[in-house]
Parts: sequence; C-alpha cells; structure tokens
Amino acid sequence: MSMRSPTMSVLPPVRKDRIIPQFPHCFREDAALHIERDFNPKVKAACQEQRTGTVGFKIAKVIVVGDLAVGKTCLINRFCKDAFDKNYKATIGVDFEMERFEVLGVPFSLQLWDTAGQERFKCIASTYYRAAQVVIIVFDVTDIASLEHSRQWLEDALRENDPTAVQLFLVGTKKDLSSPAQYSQIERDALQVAQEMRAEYWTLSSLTGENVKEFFFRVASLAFETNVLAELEKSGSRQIGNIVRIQSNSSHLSKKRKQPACCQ
Ligand SMILES: Nc1nc2c(ncn2[C@@H]2O[C@H](COP(=O)(O)OP(=O)(O)O)[C@@H](O)[C@H]2O)c(=O)[nH]1
Ligand SMILES: [Mg+2]
Repeated sequence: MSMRSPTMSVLPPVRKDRIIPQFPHCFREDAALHIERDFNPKVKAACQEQRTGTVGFKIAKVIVVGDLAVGKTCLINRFCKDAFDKNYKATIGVDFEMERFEVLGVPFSLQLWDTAGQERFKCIASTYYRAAQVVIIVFDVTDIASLEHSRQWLEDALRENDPTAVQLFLVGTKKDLSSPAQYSQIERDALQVAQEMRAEYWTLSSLTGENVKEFFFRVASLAFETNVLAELEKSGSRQIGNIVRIQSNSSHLSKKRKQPACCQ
C-alpha cells in the first residue's frame, strides 16, 4: 500500500532554493557539532527507502537569542525574505517564520522564532524558549560584550529545555563591519566560548548575505539528521513508514524490538 502524506497535496512544493541534496559542511572543524562530510549513512538509507516515519511532517522549533541589536532580526529576514533591514513586523510579543525545506527528498520545516525586542528588558517569556530543538545564540563580532553575554543567554534558554537534546549554534554577525585583524581577535575568543558550550560556530553578514544560506542549510540538515536518527531509534527493528520487510525469523524480530539501537 502506498500512501502519500495528505499535507503534501495541499501545500505548494518546496521552493527550489530550499532543497538540500547534499550535506552542508561546518564552518570550522574545531567548533562543529560534528565533522562528518556527509549525512549519517543510516539517515541516507532511511530517506532513500522512505523510512523516515513522522519526520516529514515535523517542525523543528528554532529560537534565536542574544543581546539587543546584535542582528537577530536582520539574520532571519535575510534568510526568509532575502532582504536587509526592512521592517517586516511591528508586532508585540513573539513571532516566528516558517521555512520549509526538502532534505534528501524529505520535507522538513523549521520554525524560526524571533523576539520583538524583549531582550532589552531581559524578560523573555518561557514559552519563547520552551521545546526548542535548536538554539542560536547571536553576538556581534564588533562588540565583545555581546559575546560575553552569550553564556547568560545559553543559561536562560537551557532552563526551559533538556540540555542534552538541544542543538546549539554560536553565530557572530556583522562580519562586514570588522577588519580581518579585528575579526581574528574576536574569533579566538568566540571559538573558545563555542567549544565550552559545545556549540557550532559560524560567522556571517546579513548585510552582504555572506554565509547566511549556508548557515541555515546546516541548521536544517543537522536538525533533520537528528530527528531521523531519533525516529529510527524509536522504532527499533519495527519498520516505519509503508515499507514492511519480511523477516525469516519472526520470534527473533519481536525479541529485538525492545532493544535500544546501541545493542544491535
Ligand atoms: N553592517 C551590518 N549591520 C547589521 C547587520 N545585521 C544587523 N545590522 C544592523 O544592526 C542593527 C540591529 O539589527 P537587528 O536585527 O534589529 O538586531 P536585533 O535587536 O538583534 O534583532 C540594525 O541597525 C541593523 O541594520 C550586518 O550583518 N551588517
Ligand atoms: Mg530583533
């Protein structure tokens, strides 16, 4: 029996520039969530065989935090609207953008949360942080204080989340404003912070667009990979999706079902 997701028929196709056919590489290997050059082979196989379970219908919540004026809103707008410094929203409270991707042929969405400036008063509602899969901590590469504050932002974000389940990124913005000498100085500190936090480090410019798309492709791919692996683990040897494999020894199959992936 072959059934397609009902959502696929009502949603327009994913934009061409949101299709991720290959694994996006990290920015720096010394501060990366992992340094593999390709998707996890289990993930690739699962996508090829359409065994990704519910991942194709899932939305990963991504929150963006950091000091006021470091460039969080500009970063989101550069990626989502391909525009710089246009005032897209004058809303009060929290807001998010939905970005639909297609990773290895599977639909996958990011919900990118932006604040409406509450960081000025350090009074971000806990609902903003809650259930985030990805935390992006933003600092301004021309402002060392904003880097120093990144630890506090991390602490706040992790208070509402399972620290072991969150994927962390530390992102230096406004690269266009710093000279190579200035930049290399702050990068040294930023790499150290990233390593301590176990965050993946990136630097970019929302003004020029440098590294913005690469960065979000990386976020989407790592979030996707993690979700597929979790789905595969959850299902164990039970087949997910529509493909059922015939196993010669069914008692063996039922015994295997409860074992975590590490025992197989
Ligand atoms: N030169 C430059 N300016 C930027 C960049 N990103 C943001 N800005 C400026 O920094 C200011 C604050 O940006 P905004 O996105 O509102 O910061 P937020 O408070 O963190 O959301 C604005 O005046 C932007 O024009 C960038 O990449 N390069
Ligand atoms: Mg903002």
